[in-house]
Amino acid sequence: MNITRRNLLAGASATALAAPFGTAFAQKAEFTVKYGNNLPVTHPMNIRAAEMAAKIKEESKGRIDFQVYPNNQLGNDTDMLSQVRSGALDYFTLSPLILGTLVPAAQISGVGFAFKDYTQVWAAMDGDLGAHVRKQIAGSSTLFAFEKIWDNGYRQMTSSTRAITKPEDLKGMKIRIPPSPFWVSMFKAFEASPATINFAEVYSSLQTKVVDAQENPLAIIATAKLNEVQKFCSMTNHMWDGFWFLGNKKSFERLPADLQAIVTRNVNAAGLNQRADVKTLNDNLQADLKGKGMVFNNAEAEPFRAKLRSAGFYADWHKKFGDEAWAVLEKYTGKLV
Ligand code: X2X
Repeated sequence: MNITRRNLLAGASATALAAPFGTAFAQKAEFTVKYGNNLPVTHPMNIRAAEMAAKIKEESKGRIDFQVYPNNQLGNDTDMLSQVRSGALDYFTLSPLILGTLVPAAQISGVGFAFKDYTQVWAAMDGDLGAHVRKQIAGSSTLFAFEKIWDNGYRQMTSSTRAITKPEDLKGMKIRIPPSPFWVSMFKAFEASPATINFAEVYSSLQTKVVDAQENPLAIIATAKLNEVQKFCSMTNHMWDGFWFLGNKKSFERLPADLQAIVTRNVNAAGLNQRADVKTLNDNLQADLKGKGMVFNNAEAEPFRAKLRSAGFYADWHKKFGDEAWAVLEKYTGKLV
């Protein structure tokens, strides 16, 4: 057949028309964006992120390729925070307390023993406290946070040396904490010996005894297999923690309004699903971890809260956050001191 330029072009345009619906060619996305996080692929964060990315691709008819990089593939939290600030990374999920190194006001959601239960947590984070923090993030950085914060859970203390039943058990304990001024101040108030280490290095730091303890919700202890290097788990519930789904403003603004709406809707919907998954896991993992050899104990909150109070922890952070923000927090938690 005499392939003239004319019928070659006719054939090409027919193929092109078919491509969006057919499987002839993988259509190159108009926008390729990268999302990074620090959690294992088996954690609900990544289960829901993969689902979210597929929905964004489908609803944008392939125009957005939302690439998920889990488990510190792009670097540790400190690395990814600088990447998303510069725009080298488009989206990043980060604890409000580590974000505190950039936006100090964001740390307010981690005040020790503040939220009695999830009813208080979501009323605050989906209400005026979350709105206050998101305003601070957008107003003082190149970032913004989507409305529905993703969940990490209530944090528990683990150790390879001894059970932590009362604040005195923390005296001098070499405990790993995430890189955040807030976590440093809390565990100094407990008279522990805190070491700030990015999550990417936690397992090896515990395995080589650089530190003897760490604190995290059960879903992270289990999915990161920290039970392999930690013997005791003390149910202290000393802090609720979440993950702001952060976006680089300039990157997001490059998307046309219809695609911005698709990303926003799916990030928030995935966050709500992830919350439900994390709560289910955190509520049900004790038996599983006990079966793997961890020794559990409950820990009364009041002695720990009293220790923080006597160390001036609440007064110091009330002063740092300011009366207005503290009043917003107490609107949901009740009087904290
Ligand atoms: O670093 C941690 O401990 C983790 C995984 O919980 C956070 O991202 C705050």
